[in-house]
Amino acid sequence: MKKVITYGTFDLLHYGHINLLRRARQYGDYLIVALSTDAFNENQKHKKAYFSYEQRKSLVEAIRYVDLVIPEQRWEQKLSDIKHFQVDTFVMGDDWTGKFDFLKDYCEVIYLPRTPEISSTQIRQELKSHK
Ligand code: C2G
Repeated sequence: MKKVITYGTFDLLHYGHINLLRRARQYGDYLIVALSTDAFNENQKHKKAYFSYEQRKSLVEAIRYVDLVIPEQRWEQKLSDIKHFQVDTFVMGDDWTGKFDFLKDYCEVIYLPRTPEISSTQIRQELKSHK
């Protein structure tokens, strides 16, 4: 079984996230999503998700391309995740290009083009201005 893993917050789930997950899943036949916990978001990524970890987990688990959701609690857990789950391919959007090349000794590393013109930040901003 070829396993794929990807990481993210997936807040205000939108079609850009779905596009990424669909393409990531095509690199194998089992997709793991390491979902940023609320503590990781606030302490390490300095952003506060609108939906809680549990709410985001239930959303991501409902996506047909996703087979398993695990918590992302530390930047440094990727290598142990890849070894623990025997992952073949690591996939991220290309806003991360180059950042995870150190994983290339352990698995395939793929950066996929982001879906343009959609982001959770933009959704928030537009909702704010449409009072
Ligand atoms: N994404 C995308 N197109 C968009 C928005 C997001 O392809 N319009 C991708 C991102 O590139 C990422 C994934 O969807 O691969 C999840 O996006 P975020 O939740 O914003 O992920 P991020 O905050 O970058 O977290 O350790 C890695 C981090 O957890 C990545």
